[in-house]
Amino acid sequence: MKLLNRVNLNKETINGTRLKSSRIASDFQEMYEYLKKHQNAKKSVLLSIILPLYNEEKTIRSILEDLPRNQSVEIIIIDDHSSDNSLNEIRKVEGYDKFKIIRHLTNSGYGNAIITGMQYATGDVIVSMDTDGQHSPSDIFNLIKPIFDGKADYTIGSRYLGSYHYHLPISTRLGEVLIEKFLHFFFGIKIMNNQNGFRAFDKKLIPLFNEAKFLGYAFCTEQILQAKLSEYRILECPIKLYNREYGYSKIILRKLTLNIFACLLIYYLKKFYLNLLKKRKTIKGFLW
Ligand SMILES: Nc1nc2c(ncn2[C@@H]2O[C@H](COP(=O)(O)OP(=O)(O)OP(=O)(O)O)[C@@H](O)[C@H]2O)c(=O)[nH]1
Ligand SMILES: [Mg+2]
Repeated sequence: MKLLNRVNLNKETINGTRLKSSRIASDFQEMYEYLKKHQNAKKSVLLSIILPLYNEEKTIRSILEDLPRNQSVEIIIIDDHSSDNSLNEIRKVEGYDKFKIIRHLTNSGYGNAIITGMQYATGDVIVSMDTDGQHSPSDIFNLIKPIFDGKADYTIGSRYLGSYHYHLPISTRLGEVLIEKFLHFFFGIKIMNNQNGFRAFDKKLIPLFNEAKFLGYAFCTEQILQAKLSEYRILECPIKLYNREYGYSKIILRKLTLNIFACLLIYYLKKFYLNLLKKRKTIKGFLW
């Protein structure tokens, strides 16, 4: 286990209902066969799964037990200085020594955890997934396939394209719709489930996401804007979303709203500036 202070260095329940999707190795057989076709002699790890973790002692173990385990898949857990029993729960999982476990010295946010995870990822495609039991490992294949098939660079899980067994707070839905409209109107992006943390991206996007300024939950919005401004292909893919049955949401709504709007403003100005540069180049090219 690595202890790390990123500040200095630069998410089915445990009860029966949650176990309705994936479970057994054979559920991933199709994905394993598919990954085999992308394997080459030099490289064995094709898929890196990054798991941001903060005080999820009731769910982390069952999530790890549900994940695909195969030589082409690596699992990276970023414990953001949990104060509960999460780390001990990880140690109860069979073969836990194969996980890459990194512990931040201080709690430094959801986005920062993903950024740390990217530094340890060796796969061609990277998946980020919550550890609170709201996401199902059986949807990983939906997210990574368009990337391996060369149809997208960045995929975002959407409960609206899939299904949800989730009592969505009205404030969350309103916020989501508002951000959806902003993204559409100011950036030409159409993503309904825009705050969902179940995502996948090609490793070529790592340097771009490393530059992120918003290290909490606004990182989800920033990633979309970064990818769009760099002209990467973004695709929403169906996933299932479940209720959080244990623990608590770490979101502080007021703080998140402020950060998201600051993020939208900064990237709108950036877009404006980039367009200006493009226009100047075109005029220069026309005159000379
Ligand atoms: N590493 C790290 N992970 C975090 C932090 N805060 C939350 N997480 C993880 O991020 C995931 C999502 O956290 P939640 O608070 O449930 O946020 P959410 O699922 O987007 O929002 P809800 O719909 O309200 O549950 C979970 O796996 C958390 O353990 C943090 O500060 N650091
Ligand atoms: Mg959650």
